[in-house]
Amino acid sequence: MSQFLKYPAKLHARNVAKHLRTKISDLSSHAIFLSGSTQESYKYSDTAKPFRQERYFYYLSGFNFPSGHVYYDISKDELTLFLPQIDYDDVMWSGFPISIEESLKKYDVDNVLYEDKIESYLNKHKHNLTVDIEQVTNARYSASLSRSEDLFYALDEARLIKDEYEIAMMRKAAKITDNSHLAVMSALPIEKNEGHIHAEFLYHSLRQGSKHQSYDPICCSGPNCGVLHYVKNDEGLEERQSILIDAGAEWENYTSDVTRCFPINGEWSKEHLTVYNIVLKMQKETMAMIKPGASWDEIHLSAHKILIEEFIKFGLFHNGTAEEIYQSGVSTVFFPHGLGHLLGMDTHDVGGYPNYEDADVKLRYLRLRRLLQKGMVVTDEPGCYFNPYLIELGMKDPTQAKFINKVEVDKYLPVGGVRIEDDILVTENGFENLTGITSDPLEIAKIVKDGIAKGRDHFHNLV
Ligand SMILES: [Mn+2]
Repeated sequence: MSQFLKYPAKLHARNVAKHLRTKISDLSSHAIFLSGSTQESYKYSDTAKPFRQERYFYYLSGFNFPSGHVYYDISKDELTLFLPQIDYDDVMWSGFPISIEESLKKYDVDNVLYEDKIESYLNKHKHNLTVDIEQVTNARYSASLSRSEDLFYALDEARLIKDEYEIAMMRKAAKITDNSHLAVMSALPIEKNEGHIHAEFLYHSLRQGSKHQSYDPICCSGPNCGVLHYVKNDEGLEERQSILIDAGAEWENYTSDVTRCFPINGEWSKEHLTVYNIVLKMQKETMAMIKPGASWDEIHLSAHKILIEEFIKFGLFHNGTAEEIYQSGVSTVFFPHGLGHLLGMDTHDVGGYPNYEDADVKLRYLRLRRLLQKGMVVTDEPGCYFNPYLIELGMKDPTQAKFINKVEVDKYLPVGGVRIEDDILVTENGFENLTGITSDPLEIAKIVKDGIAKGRDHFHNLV
């Protein structure tokens, strides 16, 4: 890892300038100025909110403390980081902040100064482009700054393609996530509530140094597995057959996003395994299509076609051909979301250009609407759900209801749903799966059963 010691901020600044040049041909009088997040407190309270760095600022700086600023002089190719002035109250409570000398060593920038020098930098060029006019107004700089849509575009296009450093961070996040999922699958003797699943995942992520999760973990059992973003995570597991956990650790502001499903007692019920194998087939076949130049729209739609064929085979759809069923949109009752999204510093990363008003309901919630390119990281996460609300909507729509075999479908309600989600790097000739935790149903059953055989005393649990 020694070659990756520094966050490649300079390389990122050049990437942004390259994409900006496609929108503004003459950048000789332009600079980029971005401000990082400040440390905020909760309303009517002096308790600090968890600090989360603003991602565009981080991309251009690698600086992960509050109240930083970064200035990129495009024509001089010069990157300057501004630290907040030292506040002696802060020193009393929190210790000394990072110094200019330490910052110069730690960050890949040309200059480090305190923020009282910002004004003089902003007067160097006629055009200071920024993303967040509110931050800028609050700072009350006399120099002119403008919120630039072209800059948003350039930042998003630059962030779309991950470099070696970023991929290394994402591999690390993925590895922590693998271990944490394995821990969850192995610890059924101490998991009697959805909250215990959640606790086990956080405990193992934190022990591996991941202080923040990429998103609030979704830990559900039984019928709750049919709720896509279930985060209540507080129901008992008795009488339930299935678990779905969608959780990913974060590493140095880079995310992972992985979903696994397993049977609570290690024995797949007939319906649970049927759904599981349908989703696994959707994932395997779509993953095999991932390569530069491939259309994510087409890959997503092929997942719908696989679900339809399998539903006909198992009698869940009837009264129509695969083509008629596909055209009706009824598969969205059971697979309502997109096949996957870009992944990076944000879990739903920038640059996907979704169209939430697409006339084709199958494409409406697809968060990535472009051709795949080498260096993109995407999730491949097909799902199949038996959500009573969505099924009721389908049954009310005469163009869809005739294809749903309600008697058969109702047998699957206790399963709730299955989603299998891996993180995939698009490579020169295909893809690399960054997720290592098994999705094989036999291996999963064995892991769960081996954990159960160890018994409650095997695990670290005071309560
Ligand atoms: Mn996801």
